[in-house]
Amino acid sequence: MRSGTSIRPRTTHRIPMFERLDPVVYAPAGETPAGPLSAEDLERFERDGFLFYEGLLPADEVRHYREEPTRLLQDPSLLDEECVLREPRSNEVRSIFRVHRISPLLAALGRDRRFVEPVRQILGSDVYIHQSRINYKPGFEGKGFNWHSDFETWHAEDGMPRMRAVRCSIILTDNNEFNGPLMLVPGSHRYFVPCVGATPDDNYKSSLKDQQIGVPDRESLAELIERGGIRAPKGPAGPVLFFDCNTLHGSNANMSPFPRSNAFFVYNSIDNRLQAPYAARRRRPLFLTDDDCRPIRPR
Ligand code: 6CS
Ligand code: FE
Repeated sequence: MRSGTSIRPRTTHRIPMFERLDPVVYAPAGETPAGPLSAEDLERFERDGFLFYEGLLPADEVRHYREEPTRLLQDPSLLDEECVLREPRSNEVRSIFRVHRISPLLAALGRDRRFVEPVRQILGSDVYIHQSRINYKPGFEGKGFNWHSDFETWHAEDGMPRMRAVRCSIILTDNNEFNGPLMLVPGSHRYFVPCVGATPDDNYKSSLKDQQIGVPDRESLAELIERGGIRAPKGPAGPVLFFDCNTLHGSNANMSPFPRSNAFFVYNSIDNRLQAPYAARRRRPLFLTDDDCRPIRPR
């Protein structure tokens, strides 16, 4: 447990949110960093905290990746592993973690320059994979995710020092208003909301199914949503969503028969390696926080 950091997670009483201390796009003042994203893409990412990118992966490639979750779930050696998480009230798979280590196909995708180069452009440094995962949200059974900032958890429970990480999600199934699409709060990445409540030991065992600690208070949420609104990108499978580690997001349960799955990689700057957790006794296990911090060489 550490104190004295300028970012204060998991407080004993409510303290007001404050403005982000770190850049969103890391570049020398006045310069547009070189890379595949245009100046408008970067401006949008900086303003909203996310970028919905269509056409990055061709449709036949997306179809190929879409088969991978099903294939992984058929591998019996995997199913008892800690990295396979089930829905709270059924046996349906909710998430598989560490897919960049389990699946050669996804390992290759995680190093793909179409993802790594935009992220390097945003973060202004080399990067490594901090976490990877497939979320399934099965039809009828898939439960939602409470509003949260990923960074809040990674800072408090994993010891990620600064906001210098980007998540890259591949939308593997169609998203519609019925299957619990991801909702994002544009502009929320510019604020840090200290969350009330101490971190219990092994919090991840419950938080990955139903997060209760590290969830912003309603007053702050209402204020940020009033300012920025809520966006739920919908449409056919295929787009790639880049989003800042501190953008508030959440989703509803899936009450439709249509599954909603996505695969994602979290890239952290190699200049932002994990320290001791800021508000937990122990760092979480390796399936949630990879410790191979060597810079990815894109392929
Ligand atoms: O625990 C994690 O790393 C991620 N999962 C959840 C449910 N909340 C925080 C973060 O996004
Ligand atoms: Fe999240």
